[in-house]
Amino acid sequence: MVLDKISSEQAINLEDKYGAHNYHPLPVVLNRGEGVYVWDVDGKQYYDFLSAYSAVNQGHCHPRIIKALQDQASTLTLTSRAFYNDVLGKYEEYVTKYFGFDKVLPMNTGAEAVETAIKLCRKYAYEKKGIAENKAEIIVCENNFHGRTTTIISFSNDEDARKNFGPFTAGFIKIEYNNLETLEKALKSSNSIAGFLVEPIQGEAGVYVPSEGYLAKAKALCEKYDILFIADEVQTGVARTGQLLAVDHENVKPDILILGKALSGGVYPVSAVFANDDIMNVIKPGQHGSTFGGNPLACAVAIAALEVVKDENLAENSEKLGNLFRSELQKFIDTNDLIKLVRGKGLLNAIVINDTEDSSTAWDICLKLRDNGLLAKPTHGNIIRFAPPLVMNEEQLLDCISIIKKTITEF
Ligand code: IF1
Repeated sequence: MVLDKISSEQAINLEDKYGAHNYHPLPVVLNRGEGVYVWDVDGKQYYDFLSAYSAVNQGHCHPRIIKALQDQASTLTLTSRAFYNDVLGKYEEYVTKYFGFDKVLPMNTGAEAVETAIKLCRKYAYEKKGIAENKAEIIVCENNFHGRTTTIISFSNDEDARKNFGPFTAGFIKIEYNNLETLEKALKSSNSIAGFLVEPIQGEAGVYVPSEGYLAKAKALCEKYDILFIADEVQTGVARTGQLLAVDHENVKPDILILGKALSGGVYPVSAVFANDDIMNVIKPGQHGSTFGGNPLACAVAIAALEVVKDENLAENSEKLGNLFRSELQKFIDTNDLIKLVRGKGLLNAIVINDTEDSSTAWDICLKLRDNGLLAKPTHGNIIRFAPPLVMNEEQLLDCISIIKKTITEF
């Protein structure tokens, strides 16, 4: 039978032989998850310190989210948007009130939501601000990560993500992240600027947290020059950084907000773009859409996932445990030469390893962490990202901290 039990080695070999080689996973084959834990095919238990890149903020297989999935799955899964369904409107009301916007445009993956935001921003620029046709420009940041479509990689500066995928989409201006002077210069440089697209914390760049006040001042500059502030909170949103949204740390309200990943607790691909009426109403029937976007299964799952975030106080827990994590690791780093620093917000953190960017130290440490029962993944330049599910408790976190300390000490 196709789904009979197989060994780790068999699973890895199958992926190698029959799957495209677009990933290089850590060698561990998982077959079960519950809360903050995952288990491999041999039954070994691990703490998950990646949370599927912050999609599983609510913990693996959260019973409330799974129940919503099962109930809706046996009732109605997909109608397409050719017809109404009786869940979408309820979801739209719930989610817009939850995040404080007039309207939502539902999509599936993060990249699709970013694409949607780009299209919305451009259309608004042409139709409401009178920017000349095909001239709109969007400011983006160096070392961004917004997804993998052709347009999105057009403004990436990751060579692996870009090389030999051209020709690219025009209309993007890249500036240094966390630099308000370059932002203002770019805003002044042309009267065709439509928006500024930014991650409140740069994830793929190694959990790079901007200076305090950067986002608020960037938003103020966008207001001054009358351009749209677009926050990509696909990774940072939904309580990951200790607030519901990372922009909440600076009381910033984006003109366009992009969410994905944990919007569904990692149970189903659900993404969304939020804006108020004056912006969202530029999109009319036939101008944008998706077969699966806003399907009843997605909506039911997302409502449950967001209820869990509120009812289980995940933002507060993330804030509290994040502070504990960084202060404990900082004490350790002060006595250890292998780790340069720890940084992050809430439970989105990273350690920077004291080695050259091209060395394999971060990877090798992740292999040892795996052996010691904790799964994490290196990111660019010898950095290890630590992002456990937000349902973790203090005792579990302290256990994890001691695994990390022990692993690094023995390395
Ligand atoms: C992969 C990183 C995380 C994102 C932001 C949009 C998207 C993402 C801010 C697109 C996706 C993921 C995708 C994953 C690796 C990854 C990632 F390492 F690249 F930075 F999460 F940490 N905006 N991020 O972070 O969302 O289309 O994937 O649903 O393997 O590419 P998607």
